[in-house]
Amino acid sequence: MRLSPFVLLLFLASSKHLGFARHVRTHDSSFVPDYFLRVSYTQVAVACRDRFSAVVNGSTPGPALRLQENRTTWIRVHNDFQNDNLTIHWHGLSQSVAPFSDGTPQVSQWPIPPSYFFDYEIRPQIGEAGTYFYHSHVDFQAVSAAGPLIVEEASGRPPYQHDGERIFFLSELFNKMDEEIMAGLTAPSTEFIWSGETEQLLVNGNGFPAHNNNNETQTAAPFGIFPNGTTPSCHAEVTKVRPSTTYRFRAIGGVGLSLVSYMFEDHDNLTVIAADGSYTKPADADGRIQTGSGQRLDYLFTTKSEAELKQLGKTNFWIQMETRYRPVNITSYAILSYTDCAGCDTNTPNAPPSTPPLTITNEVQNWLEYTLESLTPNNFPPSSEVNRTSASAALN
Ligand SMILES: [Cu+2]
Repeated sequence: MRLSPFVLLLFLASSKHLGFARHVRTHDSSFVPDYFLRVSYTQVAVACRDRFSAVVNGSTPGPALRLQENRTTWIRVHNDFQNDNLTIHWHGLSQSVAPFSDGTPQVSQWPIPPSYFFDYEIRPQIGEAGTYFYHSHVDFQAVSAAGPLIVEEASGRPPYQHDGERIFFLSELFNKMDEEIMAGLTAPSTEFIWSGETEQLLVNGNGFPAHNNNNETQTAAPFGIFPNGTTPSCHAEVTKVRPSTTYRFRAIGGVGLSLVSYMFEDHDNLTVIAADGSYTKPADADGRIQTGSGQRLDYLFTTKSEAELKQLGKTNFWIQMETRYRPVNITSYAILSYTDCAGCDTNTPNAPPSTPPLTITNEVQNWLEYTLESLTPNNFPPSSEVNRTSASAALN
């Protein structure tokens, strides 16, 4: 569309009046952003499968980005796809300073075409310190083109003390290519084809061999085996911890379909301290964490002492994860493995247990929904004071 001189003049006059013109920035070749993300499609070995996936800087999930409250971070996103558009959305951030950097295609920006880049301007506000993630906002790319995003306090002093941090980024493996899934999901209703169920839960991109929920025939690459006929190797995520140490787990639900409920073998002291980027009063999680699509939970986790480990007679523990509300709920595993202790067993299991070591309740409601409270007073009424009245009306 070409603007008429009159409309253009009107636009310039009004935008100047509103102060828009002051925010126009042009980055010349001398500009150096804080982060570079290059997003491309490639064959990746995941859960002993080979999948043609959208990756960030060559991996899924992509690198963890660390931002700070009240500081502008520039992130240059390159679209290295052959044919597909791209935007990156910063999931959970309000983007009140630079809404045009929200990454929602055709809402806050035109998508980035292949071979082009876009510089995202991100300035989290005071009070936004917490755990977030980024993901593509085009088609089905987000299933793999995603990564952790952490906002640190401008003060450098988080309200809860801890000795270390562990990122627990949950994602899913689907046994179809993004293109095929999108074609099925967006087809006219009579030709609609379901994506199929997720075949493995991945933690930081790792997981044991995928289940075969869809009873699909294992075809040649890109769905099944590597082109040379070998099966790619795979392993569960190994979360390494030291004895007598308090960690802040940053759990990110980078999943599309799965509500995931999980527990740690022999460890039930989990205290939730933040939900979806907001600090909460400490809440005992009753030994179980659940994360749905897009949710983030931060919890404190204090490890066993060496004496306790000696008593238990082991230093590797299963983290058992199960999906809920799916036609076929799958069980997946990661491993909590102690290091830096006398008798620490550095040989972690290379196959899942023959029977699940933990029993995880099917119940997923009434977990912490009515327990979590904002750490800073927000004048919201407690659940005991909330009355809900629902009414329905029928018109003929
Ligand atoms: Cu999102």
